[in-house]
Amino acid sequence: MPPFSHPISFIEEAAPFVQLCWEMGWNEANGGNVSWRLPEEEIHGILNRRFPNTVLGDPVLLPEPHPSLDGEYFLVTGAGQYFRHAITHPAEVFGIVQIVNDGTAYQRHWGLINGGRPTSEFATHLVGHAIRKRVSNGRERIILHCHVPEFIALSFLMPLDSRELTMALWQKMPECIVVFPDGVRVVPPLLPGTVKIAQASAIELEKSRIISWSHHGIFASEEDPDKVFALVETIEKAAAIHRRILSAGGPQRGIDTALLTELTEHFASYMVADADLLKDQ
Ligand code: 2HA
Ligand code: ZN
Repeated sequence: MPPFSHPISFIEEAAPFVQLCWEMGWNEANGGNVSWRLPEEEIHGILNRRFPNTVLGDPVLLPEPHPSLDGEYFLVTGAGQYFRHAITHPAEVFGIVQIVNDGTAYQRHWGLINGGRPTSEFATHLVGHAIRKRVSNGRERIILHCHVPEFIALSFLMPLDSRELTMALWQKMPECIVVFPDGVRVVPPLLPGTVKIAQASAIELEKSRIISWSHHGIFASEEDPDKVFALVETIEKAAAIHRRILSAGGPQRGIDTALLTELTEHFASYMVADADLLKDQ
């Protein structure tokens, strides 16, 4: 990874991460988006120290209020921006906004220059943050949406069913059930950026950090860039193995339920949730 420095430490971390997502083939052109709920005091201090003369943007009304996010700062990718440009054009690719007015609006603090706006999926990201902040007791902070090819391919090859998809992935690599015990929850094909997909996503995000936007991509929540990258990387690897097996005529066997159960017992301390989809079998 090329060295990259930036006065805002969170941009310094986010730009190489976003660049890497492009290198992985997950975020072509303006595909995909990221939002990161930043520690309030830290980012407030950095912006005051480094950019004391910033003129704040006018508050922009959100389609849905999020009182539980009032005051939170988000680093967010801009609508139409290319992940590939993150390191060369960070102030265009990224913005830092704050949720204001009791969670009814956002206000730009930094970046999104040349008339930029947050990603078209920002409203859905905020729905995700509000839910996952509550469910994870504040641990999860970053949401990555990307167009992971092997994972998307499965939505054309398999039933659009959370249990079937999750089992297929868990059965391909022993790490899977430990890394994502909450499974992958399937959202049906819906128009991106709409209230409808936000509502359908909200139902599934109550149950898991990871959802599949069928025929479109993955939407995953974690603690920091490294962890969300590792999560998506693991899921995409398992999806690739499963797709290869399907292409070769389908599985003759998978890691069986008894071994999956043993894995959950042996590695219980690493797991962030119970493997409910295994128990419900
Ligand atoms: O272009 O990925 O889901 C951004 C997107 C929309
Ligand atoms: Zn997308």
